[in-house]
Amino acid sequence: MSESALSGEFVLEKPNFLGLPERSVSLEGARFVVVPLPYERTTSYMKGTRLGPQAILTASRQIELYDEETGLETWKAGIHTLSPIPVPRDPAAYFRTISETLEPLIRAGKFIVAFGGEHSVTEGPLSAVSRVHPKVSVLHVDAHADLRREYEGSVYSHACAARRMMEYAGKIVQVGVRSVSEDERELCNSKRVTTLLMHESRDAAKLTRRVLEELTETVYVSIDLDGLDPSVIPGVGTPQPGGLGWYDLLDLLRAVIREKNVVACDLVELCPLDGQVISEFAAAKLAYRVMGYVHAKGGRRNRGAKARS
Ligand SMILES: [Mn+2]
Repeated sequence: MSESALSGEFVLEKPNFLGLPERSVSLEGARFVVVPLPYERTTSYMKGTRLGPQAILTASRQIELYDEETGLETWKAGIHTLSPIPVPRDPAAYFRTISETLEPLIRAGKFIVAFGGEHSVTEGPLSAVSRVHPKVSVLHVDAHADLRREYEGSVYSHACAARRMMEYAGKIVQVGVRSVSEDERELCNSKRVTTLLMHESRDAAKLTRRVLEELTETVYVSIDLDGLDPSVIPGVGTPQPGGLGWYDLLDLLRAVIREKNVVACDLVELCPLDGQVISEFAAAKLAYRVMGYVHAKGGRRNRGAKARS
C-alpha cells in the first residue's frame, strides 16, 4: 500500500493511520486527528503499553478503507496523524503539552482519537476538551474502576485514571467494570460517578439506555481496551476475565455517538503480544468504526439541515 514499498526502496515513513499517504491528510483539512501517546511509567503487571500506538498504526494498514457497517469511506473526511509528542520526565508537563497541542484542534471542531500508552494519558486530551466544553462527561469503558487517589506513590498511576478524570469532568459513567478495590467502592455510584458493574449489566440494550440517561450532552469516550472481553483483545496490561463483547461495545458506542455530542475518544492500555496481531488490529478497527459513526452522524445532520432550510 505504501508508495515506498511500490517503488522498491526503503524509506522510513511517518506512520499514518490506515497508511494514508501524507499529502492526503493535511491537518487543516482533516475531520479526525489521530494522536499517538506512547507513554508508560506506572504499568503494574504486563509491560509494553508504550508500544501500543505504533502497533495500532501498523495494524491499521490492514483495514479496508470501506467500512462495511456504516457503508462509508470515512477516510475521505480526512484523517491526520500527529507525530508522537516526546515524553519528558515529569508526567504533568507531558499531559500539559498534549493538552496545549490539542485544545486549538478541538476548538476548530476536529474529532480527536488518541492511542495510549497507559491510561494516565487520558488526562492530556480530556483536559483540553474540558477547557472547550466545561460540561463534558466521560463514558469510561474499563475492567477496572481506576478510582484510587494514588497508587504506588503516584497520582498519575494508570490505576488512578478515572480519579484524574474527575478533575476535568463533572460526571463519569463507567461500563465493563469487574474489578473494584474496597476503598474505591464509596466513589462508585456516588454523585459524580456511575459504575455499571459488568455482572449486573449483561443486557446490552438496558446498559445503553442507562448510559444515555447518565451522560451529559457533550461526551468524551475513554476506552481502556481491557473493558472488552479478552477473547476480543487479549493484549492488555492488566487483563480480567469477562467483559464487553465486540458487538456490545459497538452497539453502545453507536448509540452514544448518535444521541450525544461525542467530541473525542481515546483507546488505551494496548499491550502488543508476540506472535499475534488480533489485539492491535481490533483496536485499530474499533477506532475506525468510531470515526465512521461520527462521520455518519455528520452526514445525517447536514442532510437534515438542508431539508429544513
Ligand atoms: Mn483497566
